[in-house]
Amino acid sequence: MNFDQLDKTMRVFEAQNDTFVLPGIHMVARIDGRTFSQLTRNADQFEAPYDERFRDCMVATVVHLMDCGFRVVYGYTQSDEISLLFHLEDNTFGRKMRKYLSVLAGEASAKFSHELGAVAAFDCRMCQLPNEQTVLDYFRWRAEDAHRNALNGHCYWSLRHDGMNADEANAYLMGFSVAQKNDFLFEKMGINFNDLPCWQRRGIGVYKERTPIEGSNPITGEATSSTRAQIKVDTELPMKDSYTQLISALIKYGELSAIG
Ligand SMILES: Nc1nc2c(ncn2[C@@H]2O[C@H](COP(=O)(O)OP(=O)(O)OP(=O)(O)O)[C@@H](O)[C@H]2O)c(=O)[nH]1
Ligand SMILES: [Mg+2]
Repeated sequence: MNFDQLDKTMRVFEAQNDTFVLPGIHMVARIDGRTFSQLTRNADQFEAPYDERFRDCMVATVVHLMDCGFRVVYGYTQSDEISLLFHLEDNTFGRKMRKYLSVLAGEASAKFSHELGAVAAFDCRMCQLPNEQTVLDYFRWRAEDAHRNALNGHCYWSLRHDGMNADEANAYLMGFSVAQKNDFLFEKMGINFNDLPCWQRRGIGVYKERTPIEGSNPITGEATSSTRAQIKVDTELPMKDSYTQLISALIKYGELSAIG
C-alpha cells in the first residue's frame, strides 16, 4: 500500500464518527475546570469560598475564548465553569463537534494555566439548544446554580473558618432550607447574603458593547463621531427579566449598544 492509499484507508477510522451541529441550532459550550476542588484545596493560596485571583484567571480565560477564532456572543463564568454562547450562524470548522470540544478545552487549559502559573485542565461539553427560549433557560439555570453555590459556599466556609472540620460543617448544615441558610448567615455569622458581591451571587458576564467615540478629522479639523465595540466584563449582571433581555439582545444583535 502506498502512502496515498494508506492515508485514505486510515482517514476513514479517524473521521467516520464525526458529528456536526445542525444549522439553526443554538450552541452553548460549557467548559469546566477538571478536579478544581483538589486544585483549589492543594494550592493553599486560594481563599474560600471566593478568591479574587481565581476569579481574575477565569475572566481572563473567558475573554481569551471569546477571541480565539469562534463567533462567541456571550461568555459567562461562575465557580470553575465557563459557558459560551455562539452566534447562531457560527460556522467555524463547518460546525464539526470534535473541533469545538477539543479546541475550546485546549485553549481554556492553556490560558488559565498561563494566568495561574501552574498546570490546570478543563473539559468541554456542547449543549445543542433548539430555540431562543432554551438558550434563555440555560443561562437562567447557570445563574441559579451560581446563587446556590454562593449560599452553600458561604454557609459551609463560615463554619470552617469558625473552627469546624468538613464533616462537622456538613452535618451542621444538613437539611437546611434556603431560608434557613439565609437566616443562619445573617443571625449567626452577621452576613447579609444580599450584601455579598454581585459577582459571587450571580456570576460574571462578558460581551461586546458598542460605545460612541468622538474625534476630529485630522485634515479639516471637523468633529467626527463613530462607534467602537469593546469587550465588557460585567460584574453586576442584572436579574430575572432584565437578564433575559440582555441575552435576547445578544442573540439578536451579537453585541449590546451603550448608546441607548
Ligand atoms: N477556594 C476556592 N475554590 C474555588 C473557587 N471557585 C471554584 N472553586 C472550587 O472549584 C470547585 C468546582 O466544583 P466542581 O466543578 O463540581 O468540582 P471539580 O473538583 O472541578 O470536579 P470535576 O469538574 O468533575 O472535575 C468547587 O468545589 C471549589 O472547590 C474559589 O474562588 N475559591
Ligand atoms: Mg470542575
